[in-house]
Amino acid sequence: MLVTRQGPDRAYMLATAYEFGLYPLEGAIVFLTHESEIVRTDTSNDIGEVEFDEIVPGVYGISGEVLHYSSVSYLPDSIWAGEYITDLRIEFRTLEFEDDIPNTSSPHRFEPIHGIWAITEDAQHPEAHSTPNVYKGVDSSSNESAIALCEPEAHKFLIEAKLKVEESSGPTWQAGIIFRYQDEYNYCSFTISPETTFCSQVINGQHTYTRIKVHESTAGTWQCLLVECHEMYSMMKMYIDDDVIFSLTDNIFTGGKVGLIASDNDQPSPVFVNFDDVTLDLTQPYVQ
Ligand SMILES: [Ca+2]
Ligand SMILES: [Ca+2]
Repeated sequence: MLVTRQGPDRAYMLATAYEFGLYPLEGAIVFLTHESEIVRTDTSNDIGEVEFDEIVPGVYGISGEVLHYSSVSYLPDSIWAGEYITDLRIEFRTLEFEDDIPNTSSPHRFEPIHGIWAITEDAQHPEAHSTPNVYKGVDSSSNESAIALCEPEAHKFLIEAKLKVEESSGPTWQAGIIFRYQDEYNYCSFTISPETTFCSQVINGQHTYTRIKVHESTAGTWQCLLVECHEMYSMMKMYIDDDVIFSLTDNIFTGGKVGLIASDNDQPSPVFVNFDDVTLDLTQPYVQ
Protein backbone atom coordinates (compact mmCIF):
# COMPACT_ATOMS: atom_id res chain seq x y z
CA MET A 1 0.00 0.00 0.00
CA LEU A 2 1.30 3.44 -0.90
CA VAL A 3 2.12 5.39 2.22
CA THR A 4 1.76 9.13 2.04
CA ARG A 5 4.63 11.05 3.56
CA GLN A 6 3.40 12.52 6.85
CA GLY A 7 4.03 15.96 8.17
CA PRO A 8 5.55 15.81 11.69
CA ASP A 9 2.40 17.37 13.11
CA ARG A 10 0.12 14.66 11.64
CA ALA A 11 -0.35 10.91 12.19
CA TYR A 12 -0.86 7.84 10.03
CA MET A 13 -2.96 4.72 10.63
CA LEU A 14 -3.16 1.42 8.79
CA ALA A 15 -5.76 -1.00 10.21
CA THR A 16 -6.72 -4.49 9.04
CA ALA A 17 -10.21 -5.98 9.16
CA TYR A 18 -10.37 -9.68 10.09
CA GLU A 19 -13.08 -12.31 9.90
CA PHE A 20 -13.05 -14.91 12.73
CA GLY A 21 -9.78 -13.41 13.99
CA LEU A 22 -7.89 -15.02 11.14
CA TYR A 23 -8.98 -14.08 7.63
CA PRO A 24 -8.45 -10.57 6.21
CA LEU A 25 -11.89 -9.21 5.28
CA GLU A 26 -12.59 -7.12 2.17
CA GLY A 27 -15.39 -4.56 2.01
CA ALA A 28 -15.53 -3.56 5.68
CA ILE A 29 -16.39 0.11 6.19
CA VAL A 30 -14.22 1.57 8.94
CA PHE A 31 -14.93 4.90 10.62
CA LEU A 32 -12.59 7.18 12.49
CA THR A 33 -14.68 9.19 14.95
CA HIS A 34 -13.91 12.25 17.05
CA GLU A 35 -16.36 13.32 19.77
CA SER A 36 -19.00 10.97 18.26
CA GLU A 37 -18.67 12.58 14.80
CA ILE A 38 -17.39 10.54 11.87
CA VAL A 39 -14.33 12.36 10.59
CA ARG A 40 -12.88 9.77 8.18
CA THR A 41 -14.15 6.65 6.39
CA ASP A 42 -12.40 3.97 4.38
CA THR A 43 -13.38 0.57 2.96
CA SER A 44 -11.07 -2.40 3.40
CA ASN A 45 -9.27 -3.64 0.29
CA ASP A 46 -8.71 -7.24 -0.80
CA ILE A 47 -6.17 -7.77 1.99
CA GLY A 48 -8.45 -6.22 4.62
CA GLU A 49 -6.58 -2.93 4.92
CA VAL A 50 -7.93 0.54 5.55
CA GLU A 51 -5.69 3.59 5.61
CA PHE A 52 -6.01 7.01 7.16
CA ASP A 53 -3.24 9.53 6.52
CA GLU A 54 -2.60 13.12 7.58
CA ILE A 55 -4.61 12.60 10.80
CA VAL A 56 -4.79 15.65 13.02
CA PRO A 57 -3.60 14.55 16.51
CA GLY A 58 -6.44 14.01 18.98
CA VAL A 59 -8.67 11.44 20.67
CA TYR A 60 -10.34 9.11 18.20
CA GLY A 61 -12.70 6.18 18.29
CA ILE A 62 -12.76 3.48 15.63
CA SER A 63 -15.78 1.52 14.50
CA GLY A 64 -16.53 -0.82 11.65
CA GLU A 65 -19.40 -2.49 9.84
CA VAL A 66 -19.60 -5.13 7.15
CA LEU A 67 -22.24 -7.37 5.61
CA HIS A 68 -23.31 -10.37 7.74
CA TYR A 69 -21.40 -9.42 10.93
CA SER A 70 -22.20 -7.48 14.08
CA SER A 71 -20.76 -3.99 13.98
CA VAL A 72 -17.70 -3.40 16.14
CA SER A 73 -16.39 -0.33 17.95
CA TYR A 74 -13.33 0.41 20.02
CA LEU A 75 -12.95 2.89 22.85
CA PRO A 76 -11.52 6.28 21.94
CA ASP A 77 -7.75 6.57 22.28
CA SER A 78 -5.16 9.27 21.71
CA ILE A 79 -3.41 9.54 18.37
CA TRP A 80 -0.26 11.60 18.74
CA ALA A 81 1.53 13.95 16.33
CA GLY A 82 3.97 11.98 14.19
CA GLU A 83 2.50 8.63 15.31
CA TYR A 84 2.64 5.83 12.75
CA ILE A 85 0.16 3.03 13.55
CA THR A 86 0.18 -0.14 11.42
CA ASP A 87 -0.95 -3.00 13.68
CA LEU A 88 -4.56 -2.13 14.50
CA ARG A 89 -7.04 -5.01 14.13
CA ILE A 90 -10.75 -4.59 13.40
CA GLU A 91 -12.33 -7.91 14.43
CA PHE A 92 -15.59 -9.17 12.91
CA ARG A 93 -16.56 -12.41 14.66
CA THR A 94 -20.34 -12.56 15.11
CA LEU A 95 -22.75 -13.64 12.36
CA GLU A 96 -26.22 -12.08 12.82
CA PHE A 97 -27.98 -13.63 9.78
CA GLU A 98 -29.64 -10.25 9.11
CA ASP A 99 -28.10 -9.90 5.64
CA ASP A 100 -28.79 -13.44 4.43
CA ILE A 101 -31.52 -14.20 1.92
CA PRO A 102 -34.82 -15.31 3.57
CA ASN A 103 -35.34 -19.08 3.42
CA THR A 104 -31.79 -19.81 2.30
CA SER A 105 -30.39 -22.97 3.87
CA SER A 106 -26.77 -21.83 3.47
CA PRO A 107 -26.28 -18.40 5.05
CA HIS A 108 -22.84 -16.78 4.94
CA ARG A 109 -20.20 -19.32 6.03
CA PHE A 110 -22.72 -22.08 6.90
CA GLU A 111 -23.71 -25.26 5.15
CA PRO A 112 -26.39 -27.74 6.28
CA ILE A 113 -25.38 -31.41 6.46
CA HIS A 114 -28.57 -33.04 7.76
CA GLY A 115 -32.05 -31.84 8.65
CA ILE A 116 -33.91 -28.80 7.36
CA TRP A 117 -32.22 -25.41 7.81
CA ALA A 118 -33.49 -21.99 6.79
CA ILE A 119 -33.10 -18.31 7.53
CA THR A 120 -36.46 -17.33 9.05
CA GLU A 121 -37.83 -14.52 11.20
CA ASP A 122 -38.22 -14.51 14.98
CA ALA A 123 -38.80 -10.92 16.05
CA GLN A 124 -39.60 -11.83 19.67
CA HIS A 125 -37.11 -11.06 22.47
CA PRO A 126 -35.18 -8.30 20.63
CA GLU A 127 -33.17 -7.81 23.83
CA ALA A 128 -31.87 -11.37 23.59
CA HIS A 129 -30.69 -11.61 19.98
CA SER A 130 -30.30 -9.65 16.75
CA THR A 131 -33.74 -9.42 15.17
CA PRO A 132 -35.55 -10.46 13.15
CA ASN A 133 -33.51 -13.13 11.37
CA VAL A 134 -32.50 -16.48 12.89
CA TYR A 135 -31.04 -19.67 11.45
CA LYS A 136 -33.61 -22.36 12.18
CA GLY A 137 -32.72 -26.05 12.34
CA VAL A 138 -35.46 -28.68 12.17
CA ASP A 139 -34.97 -32.36 12.97
CA SER A 140 -37.85 -34.68 12.14
CA SER A 141 -35.75 -37.61 10.93
CA SER A 142 -35.88 -40.89 12.80
CA ASN A 143 -32.21 -41.72 12.36
CA GLU A 144 -30.18 -38.52 12.20
CA SER A 145 -29.90 -35.05 13.74
CA ALA A 146 -30.11 -31.64 12.07
CA ILE A 147 -26.53 -30.42 11.63
CA ALA A 148 -25.17 -27.27 9.97
CA LEU A 149 -21.43 -26.67 9.77
CA CYS A 150 -19.45 -23.45 9.74
CA GLU A 151 -17.04 -23.29 6.83
CA PRO A 152 -13.50 -23.05 8.20
CA GLU A 153 -11.56 -25.87 9.86
CA ALA A 154 -10.98 -25.06 13.55
CA HIS A 155 -8.14 -26.20 15.81
CA LYS A 156 -8.00 -23.78 18.73
CA PHE A 157 -11.23 -21.83 18.78
CA LEU A 158 -14.04 -20.16 20.59
CA ILE A 159 -17.58 -20.69 19.31
CA GLU A 160 -20.63 -19.12 20.90
CA ALA A 161 -24.23 -19.45 19.74
CA LYS A 162 -27.52 -18.16 21.07
CA LEU A 163 -30.36 -20.60 20.72
CA LYS A 164 -34.04 -20.93 21.49
CA VAL A 165 -35.90 -24.22 21.23
CA GLU A 166 -39.42 -23.57 19.97
CA GLU A 167 -42.21 -24.59 22.34
CA SER A 168 -43.84 -26.65 19.59
CA SER A 169 -40.87 -29.04 19.79
CA GLY A 170 -41.33 -32.54 21.12
CA PRO A 171 -40.23 -33.27 24.72
CA THR A 172 -37.09 -35.20 23.75
CA TRP A 173 -35.29 -32.19 22.25
CA GLN A 174 -31.56 -31.59 22.40
CA ALA A 175 -29.76 -28.60 20.91
CA GLY A 176 -26.33 -27.07 20.95
CA ILE A 177 -22.88 -26.80 19.40
CA ILE A 178 -20.85 -29.45 17.63
CA PHE A 179 -17.09 -29.28 17.18
CA ARG A 180 -14.14 -31.39 16.02
CA TYR A 181 -16.48 -32.58 13.28
CA GLN A 182 -14.71 -35.05 10.96
CA ASP A 183 -17.77 -36.62 9.34
CA GLU A 184 -21.27 -37.64 10.40
CA TYR A 185 -19.85 -40.59 12.36
CA ASN A 186 -17.09 -38.71 14.21
CA TYR A 187 -17.55 -35.47 16.17
CA CYS A 188 -18.00 -33.93 19.63
CA SER A 189 -20.97 -31.94 20.92
CA PHE A 190 -22.14 -29.74 23.78
CA THR A 191 -25.92 -29.83 24.07
CA ILE A 192 -28.78 -28.86 26.34
CA SER A 193 -32.06 -30.69 26.89
CA PRO A 194 -35.06 -29.96 29.16
CA GLU A 195 -33.35 -31.26 32.33
CA THR A 196 -29.75 -32.14 31.49
CA THR A 197 -26.72 -30.80 29.65
CA PHE A 198 -24.27 -33.10 27.91
CA CYS A 199 -20.78 -33.26 26.48
CA SER A 200 -20.72 -36.08 23.92
CA GLN A 201 -18.41 -37.92 21.60
CA VAL A 202 -19.50 -39.74 18.50
CA ILE A 203 -16.74 -42.10 17.33
CA ASN A 204 -17.31 -44.41 14.38
CA GLY A 205 -21.03 -43.76 14.84
CA GLN A 206 -21.03 -44.82 18.53
CA HIS A 207 -22.45 -42.10 20.78
CA THR A 208 -20.97 -41.68 24.30
CA TYR A 209 -21.79 -39.04 26.91
CA THR A 210 -18.41 -37.98 28.36
CA ARG A 211 -19.96 -35.49 30.81
CA ILE A 212 -23.52 -35.11 32.12
CA LYS A 213 -24.85 -32.40 34.41
CA VAL A 214 -28.31 -31.59 35.71
CA HIS A 215 -29.25 -28.23 34.20
CA GLU A 216 -32.80 -27.17 33.38
CA SER A 217 -33.45 -25.46 30.06
CA THR A 218 -36.83 -24.11 29.04
CA ALA A 219 -38.22 -24.14 25.52
CA GLY A 220 -39.12 -20.64 24.37
CA THR A 221 -36.17 -19.08 26.22
CA TRP A 222 -32.95 -17.84 24.64
CA GLN A 223 -29.74 -19.27 26.04
CA CYS A 224 -26.12 -18.76 25.07
CA LEU A 225 -23.79 -21.75 24.69
CA LEU A 226 -20.04 -21.39 24.33
CA VAL A 227 -17.26 -23.89 23.69
CA GLU A 228 -13.60 -22.95 23.80
CA CYS A 229 -10.76 -25.23 22.93
CA HIS A 230 -7.38 -24.22 24.23
CA GLU A 231 -3.83 -24.57 22.92
CA MET A 232 -2.50 -28.06 22.33
CA TYR A 233 -5.98 -28.93 21.02
CA SER A 234 -6.99 -30.75 24.17
CA MET A 235 -8.19 -28.35 26.91
CA MET A 236 -11.87 -27.55 26.57
CA LYS A 237 -14.33 -25.43 28.49
CA MET A 238 -18.07 -25.21 27.94
CA TYR A 239 -20.37 -22.49 29.21
CA ILE A 240 -24.08 -21.71 29.40
CA ASP A 241 -24.85 -18.01 29.86
CA ASP A 242 -21.27 -17.38 31.14
CA ASP A 243 -21.35 -20.19 33.74
CA VAL A 244 -18.71 -22.89 33.31
CA ILE A 245 -20.54 -26.20 32.92
CA PHE A 246 -17.74 -28.55 31.84
CA SER A 247 -13.97 -28.24 31.89
CA LEU A 248 -12.06 -31.21 30.53
CA THR A 249 -9.12 -32.50 28.56
CA ASP A 250 -9.92 -34.51 25.48
CA ASN A 251 -7.64 -35.10 22.51
CA ILE A 252 -9.87 -37.49 20.60
CA PHE A 253 -9.69 -35.36 17.43
CA THR A 254 -7.05 -32.68 16.83
CA GLY A 255 -9.19 -30.51 14.56
CA GLY A 256 -12.41 -30.42 12.62
CA LYS A 257 -15.28 -28.14 11.82
CA VAL A 258 -17.61 -26.44 14.27
CA GLY A 259 -21.36 -26.08 13.85
CA LEU A 260 -24.89 -26.28 15.21
CA ILE A 261 -27.05 -29.27 16.10
CA ALA A 262 -30.75 -29.87 16.79
CA SER A 263 -31.95 -33.36 17.65
CA ASP A 264 -35.15 -35.20 18.58
CA ASN A 265 -33.14 -38.18 19.88
CA ASP A 266 -34.69 -40.39 17.23
CA GLN A 267 -38.19 -39.96 18.66
CA PRO A 268 -41.21 -39.21 16.44
CA SER A 269 -41.45 -35.66 17.79
CA PRO A 270 -39.93 -32.96 15.58
CA VAL A 271 -37.60 -30.37 17.09
CA PHE A 272 -37.36 -26.73 15.97
CA VAL A 273 -34.37 -24.66 17.13
CA ASN A 274 -33.66 -21.01 16.33
CA PHE A 275 -29.95 -20.16 16.37
CA ASP A 276 -28.58 -16.63 16.22
CA ASP A 277 -25.52 -14.44 16.77
CA VAL A 278 -22.93 -17.15 16.19
CA THR A 279 -19.48 -15.96 17.23
CA LEU A 280 -16.38 -17.74 16.00
CA ASP A 281 -12.79 -16.86 16.77
CA LEU A 282 -10.07 -19.13 15.45
CA THR A 283 -7.24 -17.43 17.34
CA GLN A 284 -8.79 -17.85 20.80
CA PRO A 285 -8.13 -18.35 23.53
CA TYR A 286 -5.44 -15.77 24.06
CA VAL A 287 -5.10 -16.72 27.73
CA GLN A 288 -4.42 -19.90 29.80
CA1 LIG B 1 -30.29 -12.30 13.97
CA1 LIG C 1 -33.60 -37.16 14.54
